[in-house]
Amino acid sequence: MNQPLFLYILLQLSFLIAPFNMSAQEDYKLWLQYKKVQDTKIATNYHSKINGIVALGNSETIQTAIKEIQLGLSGLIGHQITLQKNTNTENMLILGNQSSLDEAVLKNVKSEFDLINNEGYIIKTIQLKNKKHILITAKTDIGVLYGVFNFLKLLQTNQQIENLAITDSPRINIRMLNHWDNLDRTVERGYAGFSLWNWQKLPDFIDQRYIDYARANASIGINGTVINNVNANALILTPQYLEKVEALAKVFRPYGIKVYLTARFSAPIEIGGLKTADPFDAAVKNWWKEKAAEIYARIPDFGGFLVKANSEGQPGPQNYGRNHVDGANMLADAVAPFGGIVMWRAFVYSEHDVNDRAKQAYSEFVPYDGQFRNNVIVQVKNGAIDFQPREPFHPMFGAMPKTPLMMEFQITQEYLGFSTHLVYLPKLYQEVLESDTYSKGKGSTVAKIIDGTVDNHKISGIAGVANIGNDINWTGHPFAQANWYGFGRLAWNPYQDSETIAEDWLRMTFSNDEKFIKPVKEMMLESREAVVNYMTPLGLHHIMDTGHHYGPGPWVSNLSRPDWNPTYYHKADTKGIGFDRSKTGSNATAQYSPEVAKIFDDVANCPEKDLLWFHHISWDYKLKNGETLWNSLALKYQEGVNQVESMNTTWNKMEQYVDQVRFKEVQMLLNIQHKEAKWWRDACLLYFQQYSGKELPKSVEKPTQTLNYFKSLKFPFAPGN
Ligand code: GCV
Repeated sequence: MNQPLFLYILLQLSFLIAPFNMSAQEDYKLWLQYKKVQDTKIATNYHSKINGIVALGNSETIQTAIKEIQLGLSGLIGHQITLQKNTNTENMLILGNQSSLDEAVLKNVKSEFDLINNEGYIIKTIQLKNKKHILITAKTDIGVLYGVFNFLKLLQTNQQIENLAITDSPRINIRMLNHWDNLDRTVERGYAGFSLWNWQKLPDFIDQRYIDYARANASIGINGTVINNVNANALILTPQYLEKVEALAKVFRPYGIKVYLTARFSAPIEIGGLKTADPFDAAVKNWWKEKAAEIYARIPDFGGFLVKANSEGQPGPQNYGRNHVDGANMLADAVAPFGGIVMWRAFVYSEHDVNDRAKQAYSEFVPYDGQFRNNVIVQVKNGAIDFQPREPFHPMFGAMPKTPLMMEFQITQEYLGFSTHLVYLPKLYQEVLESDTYSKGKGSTVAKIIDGTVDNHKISGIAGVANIGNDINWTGHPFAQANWYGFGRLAWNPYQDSETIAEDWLRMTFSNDEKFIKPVKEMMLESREAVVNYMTPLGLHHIMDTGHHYGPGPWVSNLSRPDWNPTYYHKADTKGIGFDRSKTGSNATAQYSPEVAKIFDDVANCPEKDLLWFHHISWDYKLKNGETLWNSLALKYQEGVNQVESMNTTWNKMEQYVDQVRFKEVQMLLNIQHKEAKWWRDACLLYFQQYSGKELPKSVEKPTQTLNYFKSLKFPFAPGN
């Protein structure tokens, strides 16, 4: 090739590649973009208010805080802000924990320290010798780091920084991600590539991703991570793997993130050479004690174990005629000397009781209230079935006052369109957190149960099943980053409004332009109701296709266990549709407080969004809109499709505010979502129509394919399965 031609091609290629790389980097940076503040007035003001940084202390966490503030400020303001030795010059940003502050500084924030807990922070404008400064302080170094991220958020979202007086603390102690990551790097229900953890290269190779993962988590206050799948492999507890876990724990430590592991109950047999894993066996107890000591010798701040036992084929104490308390307490005793905890999952369902799967966790656990050790916390999914687009809150919340219960949300979208569909989940989380259990009278919301305030518990926790993988943008869908972000924000404070969180995320991730924020925020807020409408309106649930749970499969009825089949959940017949969980049916409603049970039990009062969850309703039953159930169902499916259509319309107008790569990605994904919303509508309506025997209302588009066509679709290699 002649040289000019070669150079020409190279030039063309670099144009193609450069924007890709730049944007790919933007995708990778999550909500920590730290892009230069666009509004010059605001930018100048920030610059004038921050002349330098005075950092007190030299722990790894403080070093991390300094690095982050310098990185953030240089991006946002466009200048390197240097470290200074003292506060002689005005407008210093002072960072340091309470004990590092001298009396002159301290007296400015004395009362604020009473308002925060150990992980809380203070951001305050103070005066020292008539000079103004901004102080970021806390009782601990990790509080200072949280303060730094929150100060940067003020700038990222273009807020004013005059006369600051902010105090904030997390309301929940354990705020964690659960990774369902396998040791072969596949991720159960993971739709964003493979696992982040490169076991083969650990412990010696530390991927920059581990550090950026920790930064992102710390920026939203996440302080724990369970790095392996609850369907556990005992090998993680062998020295070969513990050495690798230790390396990760070391990376996460300065960011305030503790590592936890899942414990396979049969590990004493599989890797310990014992004949049994019976929790009453002395050798078994001793094996776990020694294992705990071995782990803590490597990782002194190890958080503890998460356990899935006697559920979906996982081993557990019931294999030995023991119960959940026996199993959990044995492990709790092993980690107690080191300050560890055991998170025992309540996601269980017996293979024999098929009366109503929704009742099983409550029936199995509530009788044990008060019997668990005080370092055991029972981890409960938000609803009684399994991470559906909409479920009423789990009846266990409020039903075990003597046992701390932690929330398990799913961030990965197993039943909500994987990483293909745009669904803003904090809306779902908020709905659950605000639900009133009435366990101690009106106002005993799920949020107050899990933060420990209703029953006065010392430990409290919340877990989100992570949607993170090694995709360049971490979460597959650019907007799925908002679900990771929003989970963290709600874990910190479960009383926040998901709308505020969406707005902050948009500003930090994309743009502060109001013309972008307003419509896109509305699109996000509507997206959750859209997915409910086009998948499972009016309380329908678990009608996804077998195994992979992607796409509709309401016809599936051939699986060996009744409660694996969608037909078990919708119970459509010529008379009507829905699962009767009222007094006349499985009586699952009785698991709620009487005030709640009364509402759910009564067809006329039951919220229509939950109607078919609790009642089997005739096709001709009139809903509040005056339409029959059949018409209303069809209209809801259509509404879902329309909503996705308008999400598309909104996004298509946003090209000027977003980089090309992310704009196109979201555009393509929304197009798929639109196609698939129609698929859901058509497949479900054609299927249910066989039973209702009724025409579709006029405003519902006619299906373009047959039911047999939809039934024939197969996805043998769907991810995450
Ligand atoms: C990790 C559902 C999912 C499983 C998951 C299980 C659980 O059944 O489909 O993949 O297993 O929940 O939460 O344990």
